Amino acid sequence: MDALVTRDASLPAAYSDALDTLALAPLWTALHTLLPNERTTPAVPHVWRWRDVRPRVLEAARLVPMEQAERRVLVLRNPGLGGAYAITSSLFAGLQVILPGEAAPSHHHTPAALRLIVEGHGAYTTVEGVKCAMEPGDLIITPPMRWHDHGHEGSEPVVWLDGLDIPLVRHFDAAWASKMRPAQPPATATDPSQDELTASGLVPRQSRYPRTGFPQVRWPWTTVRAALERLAATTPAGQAVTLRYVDPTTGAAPMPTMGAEAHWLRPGERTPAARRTSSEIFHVIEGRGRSRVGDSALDWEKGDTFVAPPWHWIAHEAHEAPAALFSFTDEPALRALGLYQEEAASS
Ligand code: 1HN
Repeated sequence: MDALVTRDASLPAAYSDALDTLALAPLWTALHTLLPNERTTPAVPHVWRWRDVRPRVLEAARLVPMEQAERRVLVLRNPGLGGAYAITSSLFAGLQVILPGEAAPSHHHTPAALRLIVEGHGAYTTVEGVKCAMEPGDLIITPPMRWHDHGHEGSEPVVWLDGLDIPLVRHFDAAWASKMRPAQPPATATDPSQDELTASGLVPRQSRYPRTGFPQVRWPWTTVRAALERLAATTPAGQAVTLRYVDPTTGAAPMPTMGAEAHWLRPGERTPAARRTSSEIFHVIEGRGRSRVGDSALDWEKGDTFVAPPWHWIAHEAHEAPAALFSFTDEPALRALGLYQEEAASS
């Protein structure tokens, strides 16, 4: 994106100097940069390949003790964003690793977070005392200001993708976190998705879990996968097979700023192209394929993460076998601010 021009070269230098001194600037030199005629973003489409990234994530686990890191995360930095800790202008993504027996201390903060488990078994996240098992493909949310810590009872490293709205929250100067405190033993043995929210369209009259305003904090991949497969069996060819993760008591997005979806791609089929004003980060849970994101063709396989900046045309196709993608977006934040728009390609 162009830098703002704050001096009008056609005016006397003394005039521009006087404006500077008074903390003033002309709008007319900057107006079309502030408000271009087309939507624009410095973020670029990009793939982080699991094959390349995985050894570096595991190396971090050897090199950096948990006591030092508190959160052992490698940050996915969008190459267009000048080194910012951001995958798009509004969203953050990172890959976090925890080793058997480790505990990442407890804290809470204003940014919202979600986690999609990439690899390994036996770790868990505690959200306000609720123990959420982390198995590959599971989604876990830690909504704003909810205490959370991570533990690991298994025997191999566990890696997950962290998605946060930190760049957005920082833009409001609203980012804040409590001091860390040692992880507490979970207050529950499981989370509500295992015994209270087991069938769609049914919610308990009264929950036994603490009332946090977020009745579901974990979506097991086994449940989501089975639902996708069933939906795929009855969806006409050429239509997208996509499920949204929602608060089952309201149908609203799981958190105020971030939404999430699961996509099933049938082999040999290209999903209908669409562009949206939201940012979208995709993670490959199963399969291999290719996505068009704006003018880029991104090839991907299991474990890869890729980013679609706002207002880029997006279409996916799976190779040979079905593929499953997870994605998270800032769509709820844009909707709340009256900024959400989408367009489907005319076929
Ligand atoms: C954070 O608190 C976690 O709680 C993960 O696991 C990633 C990235 C930036 C800031 C805080 C976590 C984070 C983070």
